[in-house]
Amino acid sequence: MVTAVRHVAPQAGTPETLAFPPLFLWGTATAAYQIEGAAAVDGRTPSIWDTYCRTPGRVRNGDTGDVATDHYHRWREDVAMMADLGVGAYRFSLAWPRIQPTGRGPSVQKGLDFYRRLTDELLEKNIKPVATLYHWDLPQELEDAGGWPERVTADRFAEYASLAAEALGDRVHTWTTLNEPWCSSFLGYGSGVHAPGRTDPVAALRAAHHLNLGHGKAVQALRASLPSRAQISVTLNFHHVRPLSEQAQDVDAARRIDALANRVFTGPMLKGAYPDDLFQDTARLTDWSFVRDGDVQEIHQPLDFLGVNYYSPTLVSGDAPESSHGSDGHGNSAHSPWPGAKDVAFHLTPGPTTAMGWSVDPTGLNELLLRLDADFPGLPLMITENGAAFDDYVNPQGEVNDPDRIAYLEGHLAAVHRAIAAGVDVRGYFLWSLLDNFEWGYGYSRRFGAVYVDYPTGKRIPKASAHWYGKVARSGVLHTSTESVD
Ligand code: IFM
Repeated sequence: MVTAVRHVAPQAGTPETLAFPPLFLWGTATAAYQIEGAAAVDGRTPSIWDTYCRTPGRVRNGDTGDVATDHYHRWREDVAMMADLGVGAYRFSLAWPRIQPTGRGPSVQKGLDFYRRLTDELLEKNIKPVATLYHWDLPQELEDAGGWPERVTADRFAEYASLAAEALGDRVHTWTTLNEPWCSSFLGYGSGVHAPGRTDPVAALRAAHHLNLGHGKAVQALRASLPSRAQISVTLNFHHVRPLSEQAQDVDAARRIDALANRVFTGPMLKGAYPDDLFQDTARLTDWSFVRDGDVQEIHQPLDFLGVNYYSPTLVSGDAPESSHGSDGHGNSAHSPWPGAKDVAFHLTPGPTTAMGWSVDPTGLNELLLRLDADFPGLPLMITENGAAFDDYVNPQGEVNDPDRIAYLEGHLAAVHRAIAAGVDVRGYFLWSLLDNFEWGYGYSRRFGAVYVDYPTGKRIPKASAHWYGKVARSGVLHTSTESVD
């Protein structure tokens, strides 16, 4: 259900005042491996990312998550900072190798205690905890046993979900199974720019299916342990795909990327079937016989909302030479993350880009929300990640001024508001990220935080955007500096 939104219609060229629904959730987001550090503390064992970081040439500057922002020790200060900013929710992930180190067997009390302390403190400060079970840190032992391309990993994931729900279900009421399974499958097993760094297109498709299956099993495990008021979701990094032209080959390229990026997950999870065109497009690689009878029914579980991560739109044409796959903004590899779509070329939308080289285009977020609402009527949406990396620095006054990030956030929040005003049930927005952190293959070279982290000392400095976002979050009103573009 959508709460009425007061939209003060702008006059041409004037700033707008956009009021969000009273219960709209304003949050920030992080992930365990990107911020926690303490990689070998209290029983944690290596995940695939620890291994990947130690493989020469994989991560920029040889960076690792060993220390990261040291949130494992500085969590109290970080929660206090969120409270000072005035955000009402915090999305974080649980580290599987901290809770169930080998991916099998009983949980480790010290690992659970960390999250119990963290969530107690959040609740104490009136910040709603939103926990993600899996943000890419698969215990290395499970990868050694075959990883996500193997079915058994889905069963392991459901066991871990039960352990987490039993230990934290009394205080965490909002849960997400997977974060961005597209990255886990296609970057992890296809192009190899993410851990575990494998480059096998069939393994990537198998991984996607077993992540779907793990999601379905985990939702059932969570429902079995959590109180009935618990909210359960999954977070997908939707690719809002646009064809470069109306020519048939470009329109078909957009359809194929949409199938491989989005519908491979939303099909089974939300509609109860894999898309036929996905099977046809990949038929030369696999017959999909790893999808067993009953799997899709198991994957298709009722969800309380859908987590949406959006950064940039995806512009494609169908004319890349077979030997290349263009740059799709997901790191450089000789191997495509798009099985069966090597002839698809990726393009930048004209206009500004972020330090990731990603186009800044809030209209993509607005269109995506309208499309999701049309495709999955009645399913509430939550923006679980949105934000931008820029080359931030501390000025001689000790401040970090990041006007580009403020402009990015303003444009995207206005786009969310337009979707709500059009009737889309968007329940909240989580800025990625609370802190500068370990940006996977880019190491610490990209800063997404609203709060600057001085890595040698661990000192936190809220950037201008953090103060700006805090004001919007506290008031629930966005004052745009220019009329937002429709
Ligand atoms: O840092 C990542 C995050 O872990 C998942 N979503 C995209 C972010 C920016 O690349």
